[in-house]
Amino acid sequence: MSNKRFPDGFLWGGAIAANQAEGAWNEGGKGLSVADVAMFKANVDVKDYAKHVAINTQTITAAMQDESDADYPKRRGIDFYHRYAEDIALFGEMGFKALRLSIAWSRLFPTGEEAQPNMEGVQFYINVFKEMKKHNIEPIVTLSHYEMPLALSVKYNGWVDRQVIDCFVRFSDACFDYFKPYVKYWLTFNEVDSICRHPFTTAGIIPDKLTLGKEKQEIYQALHHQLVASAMVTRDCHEKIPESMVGCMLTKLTTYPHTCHPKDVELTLLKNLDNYFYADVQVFGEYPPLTLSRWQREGIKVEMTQADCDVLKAHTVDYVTFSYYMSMTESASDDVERAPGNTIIGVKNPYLDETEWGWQIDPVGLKISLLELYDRYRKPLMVVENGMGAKDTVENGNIHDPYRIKYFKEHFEQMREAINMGVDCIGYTSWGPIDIVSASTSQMSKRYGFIYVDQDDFGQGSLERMRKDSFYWYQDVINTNGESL
Ligand code: BGP
Repeated sequence: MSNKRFPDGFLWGGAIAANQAEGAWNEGGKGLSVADVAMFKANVDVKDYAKHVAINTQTITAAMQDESDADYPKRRGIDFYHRYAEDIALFGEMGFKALRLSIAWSRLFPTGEEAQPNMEGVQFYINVFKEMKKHNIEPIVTLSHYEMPLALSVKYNGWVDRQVIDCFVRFSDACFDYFKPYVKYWLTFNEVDSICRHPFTTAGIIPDKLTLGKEKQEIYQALHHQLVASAMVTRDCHEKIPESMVGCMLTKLTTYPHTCHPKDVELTLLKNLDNYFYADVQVFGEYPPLTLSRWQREGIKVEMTQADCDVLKAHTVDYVTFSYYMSMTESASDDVERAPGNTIIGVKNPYLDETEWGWQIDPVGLKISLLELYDRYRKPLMVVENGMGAKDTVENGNIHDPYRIKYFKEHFEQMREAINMGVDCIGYTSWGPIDIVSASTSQMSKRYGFIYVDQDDFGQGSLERMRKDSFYWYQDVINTNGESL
């Protein structure tokens, strides 16, 4: 293709989340979040995400009584709270145009129910945005990224209770009011489709508190509350910050049929539709008929008022963002080898390599994902998470990570092809541009960064930051807007 290039002004950058980077879990007036009770389980298979994210009333109670961060890596993160200036300077050195980050809800509203925000928390983020401005780095802010106030989970069982909508709208309005001078790009719920896979991290739902036999119904009711809240804050953001862009964020779990057997194809279609429907509501302003009829067949009754439906319809998103790490296949046969993915289990694709965590590496899948999403939604897209976790090693002060460079190079080439085929993709933020705590396993050893952080799974280390070989490679990609690929 003649003009094989990225558009001028393409937002190259990286993405982090407060609960995986900040640390300072009990500083600056912050309240406990659901991430602060996520325990690192050293002897659990890293491919068994369900065991890693498992939580119950008993483990939460024990965590609330534990004042240390020894077993809870997300309490310490990588100390971004105190080191943000140094880290942002490193992102600036790479030439970042954008940095995706989240606002820790419990840093502004410690219990989630305060009438006014904790100003120490507000000030922290203003300082971060000011530092980013010094380096001309555009913030892309996620309002909810797996870190809601634990108090809302314990008191209401999280988003199951409609009252949490008002708490979230009050938190979001405070963000719009205080961060309006610095932030134009907003995302409401990280991986809005993940509520069924890990209801606690996504929506503060404690599984043993759900009503026996009504678990799925209550989880989908919680989802509905999140989608209504998302539309409400989209409305408020547009009113308060007229030039703002509000996006949804989907885990793009790209799935192929394991064979061309029609049953495999049918199952795969249903799995992909079940992935899309969450974003469909935020883009089209209504639930897909196939989702509603599925719920009816399964006896799932989600309470929706007319006001809910009106706000969903009136306040849809301006752009669509997504995470993409891997693809998988689906099969109607039981006689297949299963493979882990991003908080999901699929069927192994024999044509693909995999990371040490078993995630199947599929650069073409990124192009497919971009084409599918753009054709479905016809809105600007942004890839806001992509990357590979790997066990990097330091040799004489260097970190050679050719495998990471290969992963990104191949994914960027496919992204460029999709753009040249007509996809309106406005930006790309790699996941974890600096090593941070893993969301699913709470490991530090699952490293994603272009910047190495000297800290192990148990919190040992100097926290020193070190540039990996990929740091300089990505710096070149950004500075040449992809011409160096
Ligand atoms: C996504 C989350 C991110 C990030 C990523 C990588 O689901 O939105 O927070 O963590 O997955 O997953 P992990 O950290 O488990 O390797």
